[in-house]
Amino acid sequence: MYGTRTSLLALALLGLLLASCASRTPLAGLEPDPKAGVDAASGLPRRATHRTSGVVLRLVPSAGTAAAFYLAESELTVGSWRRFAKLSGYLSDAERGVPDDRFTVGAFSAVPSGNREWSELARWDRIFPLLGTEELRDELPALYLSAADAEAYAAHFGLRLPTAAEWERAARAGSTTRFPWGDDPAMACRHANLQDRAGARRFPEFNVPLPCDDGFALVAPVASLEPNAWGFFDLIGNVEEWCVANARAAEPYALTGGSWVSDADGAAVDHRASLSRNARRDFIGFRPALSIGE
Ligand SMILES: [Ca+2]
Repeated sequence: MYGTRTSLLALALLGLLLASCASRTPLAGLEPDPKAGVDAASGLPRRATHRTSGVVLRLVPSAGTAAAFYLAESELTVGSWRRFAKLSGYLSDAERGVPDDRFTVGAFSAVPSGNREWSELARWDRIFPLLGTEELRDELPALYLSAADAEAYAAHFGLRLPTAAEWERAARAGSTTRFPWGDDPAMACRHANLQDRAGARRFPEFNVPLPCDDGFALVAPVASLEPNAWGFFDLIGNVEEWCVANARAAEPYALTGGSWVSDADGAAVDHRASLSRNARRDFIGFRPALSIGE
């Protein structure tokens, strides 16, 4: 009798232990994409959907002392942010009026010249209010979100922001050139929505366009152009992405990858910009990351 009770207790404890391990292992929250296969070195799925957020992640393999991690395949979309806002009731800095320099409600947004001014109307669900009627689509990258907003999204789902070094590893996908596709800026338009001829046709201020046409004068729906060698879309171009800066940087967040307003210099894979954590613009977004097995 005593023995049976001990075994039952041991079984119950084992069950509890297994359950707590499963809930602490990030991989338990992933739905692998069987078509993408597994990484030969680690046995980890190359591509998976993060169940609670719905974000599709891709594996960034380990390199030297840098650990493998998952990074969103695309920039976070309007549809994903809408889902988060509904679930959590979270209001972005633009909606709540958290100060960005001397401004409160709203964000900096493009005017017809191609320059930008503060608009009290600008927020993630009201894009380009100073350009008239631009259609809000769920597939567009979410705009006007601050680094603080991006952190709130990530924390809600047990995700995090990538460091700028991690972002660059994913963007390079093994390449060592100025851009992930090589050194020629004219090749950008197959891979990256930048300040190109399409932008210059619409905005007179875009006076140094890349010598090619990516088809988008403003932001593009995510994954409209070709992915890099590891399957990531828009790491260069479309929107700059909030990353955690290295410890020596003046600001805690770095902006990477250039955007629909960037020239060739801004699109270089090692280019970094910085703004304060509550800044919001119509050319800045983010993509979340997930650590493995901590
Ligand atoms: Ca463009």
